[in-house]
Amino acid sequence: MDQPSALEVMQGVEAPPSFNPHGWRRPSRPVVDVPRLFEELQAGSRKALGQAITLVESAKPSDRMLADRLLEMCLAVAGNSVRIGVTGTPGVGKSTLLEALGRHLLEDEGRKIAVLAVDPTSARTHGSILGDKNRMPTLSQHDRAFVRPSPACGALGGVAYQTREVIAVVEAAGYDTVFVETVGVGQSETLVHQMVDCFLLLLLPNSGDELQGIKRGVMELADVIAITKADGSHEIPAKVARQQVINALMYVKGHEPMPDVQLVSSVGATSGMDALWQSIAGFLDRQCAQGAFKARRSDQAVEWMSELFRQRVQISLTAAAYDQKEALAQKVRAGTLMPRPASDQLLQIWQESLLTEGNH
Ligand SMILES: Nc1nc2c(ncn2[C@@H]2O[C@H](COP(=O)(O)OP(=O)(O)O)[C@@H](O)[C@H]2O)c(=O)[nH]1
Ligand SMILES: [Mg+2]
Repeated sequence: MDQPSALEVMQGVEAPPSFNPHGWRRPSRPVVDVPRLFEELQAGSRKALGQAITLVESAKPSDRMLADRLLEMCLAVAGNSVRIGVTGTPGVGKSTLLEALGRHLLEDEGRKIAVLAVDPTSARTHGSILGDKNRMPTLSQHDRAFVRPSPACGALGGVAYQTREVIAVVEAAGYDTVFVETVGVGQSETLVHQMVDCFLLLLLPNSGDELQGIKRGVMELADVIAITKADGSHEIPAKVARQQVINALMYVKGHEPMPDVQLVSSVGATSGMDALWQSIAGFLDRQCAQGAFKARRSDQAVEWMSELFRQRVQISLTAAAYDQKEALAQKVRAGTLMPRPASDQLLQIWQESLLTEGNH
């Protein structure tokens, strides 16, 4: 047969000088020069931006110290942007809209745009990274745009926590418009709502009929709503859906200022981008005028602290009292111990472990 065997194919391929030129030990990564990294980040280096985000997302304790130093520097100059959350069911058109709206903002408004994703399913699907880059060809390549897929590991709370830090990093790098795209899974909408200035909810043209099924809480969180895919045969259903959504909002939001409900089409010639941006900008302007913009960010910062504290207590509790917790859980499961005294005991074990650890 003409087909060469694997052995023949190997012939002529030069063997590498050694299997591992560094021996068996993996070469240690060069220590990050944090002030220099920060300087390069501020100067607009994309390489530095990538490195900074990798550092911030790293789970290694030695990286954490460096990341904290970097974040301290970033936070001192961060905050000079608008942060917009974008949510909606998978397939509603979030990424496609961000490409279309992003193009509008890049070309007509001269803005610098970062798109970050919070996707609790991305660790399982692995697909969203490629998908998002394909859906956002302009933003993926433009020198004033930056697309960051969701961190692929960790619990949702952890992913959201990292995203807050990544927001600080991209802001330090001069991005003035930060979008956080999230799927409507679990608590992700609430978590993203806690890190943005404006929360945009996307609904499908047929969702008027299905509003009952949309989580009421999500409607309450929305600052601006857009009905997507208002083109072709969807155009009329989209208009109908818009009216149904406006009607439904009366019940959800009461007499508060109603969120604008816009119609958008993100494919082909696209439509509604300018009007949608006006709605977002209008909302933010009203927030600023009422002092609500700053208040919302301050509340979010305090909530962030509390959330971190909760996470850390949880981690130290699990580390200190893991065995006892399991033993107590068995008693609670068997009904021989009530949850409340069990939690008291757990608290006591934890406090004692804190004291002994403190003495080391
Ligand atoms: N006709 C039409 N299709 C759209 C529009 N926006 C998105 N799509 C399509 O809807 C599908 C899902 O879009 P995608 O942006 O990936 O949704 P995501 O999961 O919410 O990010 C893709 O096939 C898009 O081409 C639109 O405005 N009009
Ligand atoms: Mg998407």
